[in-house]
Amino acid sequence: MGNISRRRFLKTISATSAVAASGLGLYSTQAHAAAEFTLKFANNLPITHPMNVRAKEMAAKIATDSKGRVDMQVYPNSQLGTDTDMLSQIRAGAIDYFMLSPLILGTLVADAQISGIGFAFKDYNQVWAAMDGDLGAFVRKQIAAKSTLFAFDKIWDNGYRQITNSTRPINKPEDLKGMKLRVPPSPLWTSMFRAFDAAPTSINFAEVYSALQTKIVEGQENPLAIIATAKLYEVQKYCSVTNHMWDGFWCLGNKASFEKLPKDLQDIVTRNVNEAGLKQRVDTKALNDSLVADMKTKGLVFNTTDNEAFRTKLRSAGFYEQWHKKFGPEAWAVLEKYTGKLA
Ligand code: X2X
Repeated sequence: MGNISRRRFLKTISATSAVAASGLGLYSTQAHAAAEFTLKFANNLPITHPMNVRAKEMAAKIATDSKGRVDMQVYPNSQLGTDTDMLSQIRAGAIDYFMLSPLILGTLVADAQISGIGFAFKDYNQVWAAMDGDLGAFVRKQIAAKSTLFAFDKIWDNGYRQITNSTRPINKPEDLKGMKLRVPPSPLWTSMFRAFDAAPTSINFAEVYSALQTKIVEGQENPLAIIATAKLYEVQKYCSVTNHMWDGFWCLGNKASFEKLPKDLQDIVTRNVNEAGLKQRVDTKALNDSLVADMKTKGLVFNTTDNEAFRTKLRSAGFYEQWHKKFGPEAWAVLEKYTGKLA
């Protein structure tokens, strides 16, 4: 391309994009006109889950509190990729904030998984005491020390996890033998279901519905709020209430992106993320507690189980001993400070 035609070409292109941009309409121009910082907040959950309901409210509040200087854009439902993709993106700074299970974060910061030990927390009093106390502080310190990320103080809730599948009710640990189960990508998850003699496969949440539908796996495990909002009941028959693990979502931030914000905006973001997290905890627990009847009407067959039988199986498979060794005596002591002796 000669110089002149090249210049003309560039001129045409920029004229075209100016028209295209104004053609986007008044909405986006006005909404983003004043924003100095446009930030991406991403996660894997449906827009109807309490996490995203509260995230959208939080984004609106951040816009108001910052007088339009911060535009926090919520990308739900793995729109920006699977958890594995999103974790790479936030590490590189292509995503600013990302909600991630401590166990999946374990692929990057191994110690983060400690809150996911099977049957560790007896109830939510123990969960929040630990996660808002020394155990959470220990994990956040590891995250900041070992990655380009940091975690906000208040972890959000996912809930106690239950097992669904398309073949049989899980009444006792032996019923899991050989079952093809989807687990999230995380060493601890795989280890735990191997200890139950199941056949776990790591699959990102973005692919779970189709993996169940096409019967690549028989089952999966998740809190009821996810089984409901992601409509997993459409492709599953049995739901066994095992409460085998509590799970949450750290709100992770990219350090470099956060450090670009002036102090007053950092404070606005921090305050609103933590406030939204606390509200989301209340909503998520209420939803998890209310869904059994609703999902029975959708055809899911429920059964309850005896925790102690499952715990005994993990114990005899050496699960606690193995992870105690991996995390080390100090970290384990911090966990047991809240849970009592685990094995
Ligand atoms: O992947 C899952 O199962 C989910 C949605 O619960 C997590 O993000 C850990």
